[in-house]
Amino acid sequence: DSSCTRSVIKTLLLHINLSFTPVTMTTPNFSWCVLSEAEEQKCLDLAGNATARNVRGSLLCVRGLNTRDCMEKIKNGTADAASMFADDIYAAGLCYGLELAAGESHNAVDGISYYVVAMARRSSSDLSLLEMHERSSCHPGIRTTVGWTVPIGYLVNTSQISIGEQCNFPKAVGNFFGYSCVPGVKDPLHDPRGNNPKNLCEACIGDENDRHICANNHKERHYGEAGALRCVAENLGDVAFVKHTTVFDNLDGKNQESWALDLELEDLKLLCPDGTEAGLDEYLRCHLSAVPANGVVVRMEDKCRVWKYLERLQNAFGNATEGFSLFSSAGYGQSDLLFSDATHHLQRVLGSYTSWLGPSYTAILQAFEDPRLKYIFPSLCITRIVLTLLMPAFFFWFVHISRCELLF
Ligand SMILES: *[C@@H]1O[C@H](CO)[C@@H](O)[C@H](O)[C@H]1NC(C)=O
Ligand SMILES: *[C@@H]1O[C@H](CO)[C@@H](O)[C@H](O)[C@H]1NC(C)=O
Ligand SMILES: *[C@@H]1O[C@H](CO)[C@@H](O)[C@H](O)[C@H]1NC(C)=O
Ligand SMILES: *[C@@H]1O[C@H](CO)[C@@H](O)[C@H](O)[C@H]1NC(C)=O
Ligand SMILES: CC(=O)N[C@H]1CO[C@H](CO)[C@@H](O)[C@@H]1O
Repeated sequence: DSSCTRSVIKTLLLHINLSFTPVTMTTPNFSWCVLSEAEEQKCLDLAGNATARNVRGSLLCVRGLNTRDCMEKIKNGTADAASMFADDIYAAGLCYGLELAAGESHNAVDGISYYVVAMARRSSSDLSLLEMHERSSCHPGIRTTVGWTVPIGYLVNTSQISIGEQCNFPKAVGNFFGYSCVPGVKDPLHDPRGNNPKNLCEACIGDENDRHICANNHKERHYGEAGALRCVAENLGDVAFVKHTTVFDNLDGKNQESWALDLELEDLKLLCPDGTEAGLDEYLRCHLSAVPANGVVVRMEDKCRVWKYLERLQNAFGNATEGFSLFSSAGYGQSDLLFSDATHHLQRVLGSYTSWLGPSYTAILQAFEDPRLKYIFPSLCITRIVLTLLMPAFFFWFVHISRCELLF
């Protein structure tokens, strides 16, 4: 197609102008940034199988230390592509100027992974998402997309929470809710000064012996999406922030814990962002955000080249009934390697990364970028004010850096 042809011609001209070397038809290389030994193994198997099947291009596997390291490698050319989840796609676009070549479709229709919904007991009357002040809430975990980014982004977006001069999200959230369970909010990693509000752990219950209260793992029985649902089922919270699938994953004996066996669909309802309520199966119109599936992050100029290669790979291995299978991680000891195991196919992303993230999710992430609340750490707030006053020219540079600090 034309965009591809244009970039090929550009490359050819570049070669002719700069080096006068003849352009031979070498097989292009694609280096994928992988994060674990299991992922590296699957990548190497894919590379071997692609060569064996004469798929044009050759795949190299580069080991990255973490997602941010992969972004840096892609930016400086030591890697070409990596699969990333929604929050990281946003950071890769905003902080590294990277784009998407492709995204996963799980349902064969669109690129949405799941919906974040607010769930409450049907018996809780007078409950509105637009008036959550002093209410109690259950969150899967601190700094998770479902349990933190989306609900807090929504509350900021609807002006219920104001971060203001405090520049401290946990403090603002603690002041807002009556009591909550946000597992991990008191962990040193997320609370280096030890002053995150205690009420953010008051709807947590710990393990059978009352230990590990508010732990950022399954020892806390209100941890994770099932735990947040349990927290509402047990009447400790008014609202749980969960995926649209969470309740169905825990019903009909799929979860054998007694709270889940006692749970009935009729006992629960969804709270909608406009302040109304709806039934559990109405998540398409009643959700806080549609969270997009993973995407393949690349340099802007590589969008087309990488997509063409991915297209060849999925034609060869996307529907494999035997041999190597692109969307399965069976046999590697981990799940979701290179792509989510739930992937049906990869679809091309023609627009910018924000088009993949979609309006509701972009609005949530932008809520964290309100000029008044870009900083988590008070010291940074002060630095910003000083820098802005003294060096207006540095303002945009600094805003950019700090936004990125917030994302990591
Ligand atoms: C691709 O990678 C191989 C192995 O690292 C290297 O020998 C070859 O020159 C590379 N090809 C291109 C076109 O960069
Ligand atoms: C193809 O993939 C399988 C795993 O599905 C692996 O065992 C095999 O070694 C791969 N073949 C090549 C040539 O790399
Ligand atoms: C590219 O970035 C990676 C990750 O930060 C770094 O390890 C590597 O040395 C960089 N390479 C070049 C050529 O700058
Ligand atoms: C696999 O086959 C189905 C049905 O023929 C098709 O809809 C789907 O797009 C194929 N997937 C890939 C990755 O080619
Ligand atoms: C106050 C505010 O920022 N509201 C925004 C919340 O998000 C929606 C999109 O979902 C925007 O349209 C609003 O402007």
